[in-house]
Amino acid sequence: RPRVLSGIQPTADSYHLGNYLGAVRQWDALQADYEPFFFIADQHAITVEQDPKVLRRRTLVAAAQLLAAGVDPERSAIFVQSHLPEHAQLAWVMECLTGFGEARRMTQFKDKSAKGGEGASSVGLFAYPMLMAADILLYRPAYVPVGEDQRQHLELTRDLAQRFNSRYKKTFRLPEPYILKETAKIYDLQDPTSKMSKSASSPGGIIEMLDDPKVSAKKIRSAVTDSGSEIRFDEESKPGISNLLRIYSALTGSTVEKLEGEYVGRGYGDLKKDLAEVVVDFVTPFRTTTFELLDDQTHLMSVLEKGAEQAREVATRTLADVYERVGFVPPA
Ligand code: AQP
Repeated sequence: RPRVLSGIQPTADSYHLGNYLGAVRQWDALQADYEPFFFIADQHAITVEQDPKVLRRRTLVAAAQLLAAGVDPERSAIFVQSHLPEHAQLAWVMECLTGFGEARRMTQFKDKSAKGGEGASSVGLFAYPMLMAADILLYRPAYVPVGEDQRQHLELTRDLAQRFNSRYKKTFRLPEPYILKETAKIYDLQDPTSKMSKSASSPGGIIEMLDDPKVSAKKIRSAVTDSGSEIRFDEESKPGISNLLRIYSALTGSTVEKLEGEYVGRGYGDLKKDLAEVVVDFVTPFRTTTFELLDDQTHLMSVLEKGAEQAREVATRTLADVYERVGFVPPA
């Protein structure tokens, strides 16, 4: 079975609906036909300052949410990035292959460093895409399921893989992005032309999966809508309604066309009220399962330990190949 690999950062108390629909949901779906490796990217998290206690807690909350979302430890290797030193070791090799200008062109770095001023950004934030390339290439996956915002990083990963293969010897498989058009980008409820984001969205713009469902329902009911009154998918002139239809369709399996048909002659308020119920029905069991899993940390830790073992089997082999090819003398 071809491999898939993806990661998610433990940088919030809860995943948001964009993380879930854009990425984690695909992880669940891919388990049947692929050999999956999924990890909690705690090393990526510290590219910006983190409180150690909070980071530790969020790492376990992230793992519990993966399980609650249907990622199954019997079928997938679920692990914590820092448990595998091979990620940082291969990242160094990737950094040495990357041009400075090439790294500077990464839009996520540009956006994030612009916020705090480039002087306030860490070298780690700059090197983030090379660590991400290492995360991926270690496992030689066929596909990497991510949201649209990660496409550029994945292109860099492919360039680096190709560069390594031609400079040394064919070692890496060129991974393909696995991005589902319908949910590639979930937008902010208050600013539906920007992506829903933990760092950029206002509290009213983001649905936190572990939030009180009543709060989430209220956020949906207060979502910004567009001028006019017709419920129609049109990203250009109706970004707010289009985003709500996109979420509605993703959570119910109903197509956008079918939803448009059901809401002919009805108002924005009806759509928001119904979607609020759909969201409540979806997040309620998700929260309960996540909190139950967090009550048994011994089980969670054993899942992560088993996942790290499975990951290590693959990662150590790739790193040994890389070290041999770049000319490092193996220890006696
Ligand atoms: N709005 C979104 N729509 C679809 N997919 C999304 N992802 C994130 N936001 C959306 C996808 O979620 C996965 C986890 O990514 P991450 O842990 O690296 O978080 P992120 O991309 O940094 O998430 P945020 O909320 O956007 O954080 P900030 O604000 O810090 O940048 C990835 O596959 C991502 O594509």
